[in-house]
Amino acid sequence: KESRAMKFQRQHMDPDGPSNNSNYCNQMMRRRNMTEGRCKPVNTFVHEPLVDVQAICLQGNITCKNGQPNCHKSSSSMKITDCRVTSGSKYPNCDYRTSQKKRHIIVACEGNPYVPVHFDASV
Ligand code: PAX
Repeated sequence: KESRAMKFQRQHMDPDGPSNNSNYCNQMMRRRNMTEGRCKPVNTFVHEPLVDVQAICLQGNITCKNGQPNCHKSSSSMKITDCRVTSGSKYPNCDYRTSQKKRHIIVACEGNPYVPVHFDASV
């Protein structure tokens, strides 16, 4: 079974990306299995080395959106791509808008080793 840590990597890690094209989210959301059963409405890919994203779990501890205490904000800004489903998108033809940004990211961490399992926000 896929662990929460592996699921985070599948849904949020693309260290070698992005390919610089407006179809990035349409391709990646499908390739990473986020368009099965429904179109996942919002998803962020992070274009930084995995070790740098795992290290966020040792950086500034903050409260998550759901009130849990296990969120951490990256001390540096990171290259990300936000994917947001378009208003006209109709499952099973999931259509996304692709936006590249540089932001601090907030992730929730769990376990031993203490690693990212949820993407909370970018700021
Ligand atoms: P998730 O299901 O929210 O969390 P995501 O991050 O890819 O998935 P399982 O066993 O899978 O249910 N977990 C936590 N979740 C939330 N808060 C805390 N503190 C926490 N600690 C542990 C994956 C697993 O992490 C566990 C949680 O129980 C899950 O376990 O965003 C919805 C999705 O959109 C993404 C992030 C979420 O997907 P929402 O409603 O929380 O804002 N997303 C959202 C994104 O990628 N980018 C964005 O900018 C935003 C706003």
